[in-house]
Amino acid sequence: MLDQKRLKEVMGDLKEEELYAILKDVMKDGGKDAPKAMDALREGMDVIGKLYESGEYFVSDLIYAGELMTESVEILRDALVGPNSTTKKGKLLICTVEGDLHDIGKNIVKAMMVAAGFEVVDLGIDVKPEEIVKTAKEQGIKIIALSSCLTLAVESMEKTVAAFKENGMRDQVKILIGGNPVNEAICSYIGADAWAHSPQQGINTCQSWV
Ligand code: B12
Repeated sequence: MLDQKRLKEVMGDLKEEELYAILKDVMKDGGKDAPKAMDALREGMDVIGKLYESGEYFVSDLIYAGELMTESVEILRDALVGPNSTTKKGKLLICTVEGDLHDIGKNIVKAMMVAAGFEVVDLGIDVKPEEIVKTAKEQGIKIIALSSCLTLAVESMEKTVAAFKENGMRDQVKILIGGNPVNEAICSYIGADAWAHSPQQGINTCQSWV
């Protein structure tokens, strides 16, 4: 039985060995607790973020936390994304917007979108609006999923929406924004079509668009 509180503490304290041991136990147990483990890991990341803000942790700790989280997602991956859907649902582009280097959340969303049957073009991190527009145009992609962790990167999302307008393509694409800083107000302010915090909610929205 997964102890979520302990897992959150272990992540927050950056205890690598115990962390992986707990996650491997989750998988040995059939992986049914993987979503709960993810919740605990994200709460642990929040603890790390707060310790960074208060000056107790440094950027090196954020980097280490990023590595631990990436490996954790790898361990839980099969249980998180489920079996790949055989029916193809459509094509979408995903990336972390310009100025933002965080990609763990984006990679989780991508893995879940692929499992849900989408063909996903991943442009990576720190992606300029022009590159997003160019790729969408060249590959005829109609769904754009933008990720960010930094409040500052919301401006890049706004610029990306504007770039589609400037290129006369705004009515040809649907734009979904995700990541901690986004909400309903930001979505309507920057003129995106939808927003989501949870990958599953994002998938549901994309499925409603195809
Ligand atoms: C790990 C980490 C890093 C690592 C990232 C490694 C990597 N490969 O991604 C590194 C070391 C690079 C880093 C750097 C920095 N970081 Co940092 N980082 C974090 C930390 C601790 C965890 C982020 C994370 O991976 N969370 C776990 C994932 C799974 O969650 P997630 O990203 O939210 O994604 C989920 C959802 O949001 C959603 N989602 C995400 N994207 C999308 C997209 C769509 C379409 C949908 C539907 C859903 C969706 O689904 C995901 C799965 O559930 C956070 C603290 C936190 N609480 O998040 C700080 C944090 C994000 N970082 C912060 C800061 C300040 C920085 C730096 C500026 C530090 C510095 N002085 O250099 C730099 C910025 C570099 C840059 N230009 O981007 C701040 C941001 C503050 C703000 N509001 O702007 C935070 C909040 C820490 C804090 N409290 O101060 N960081």
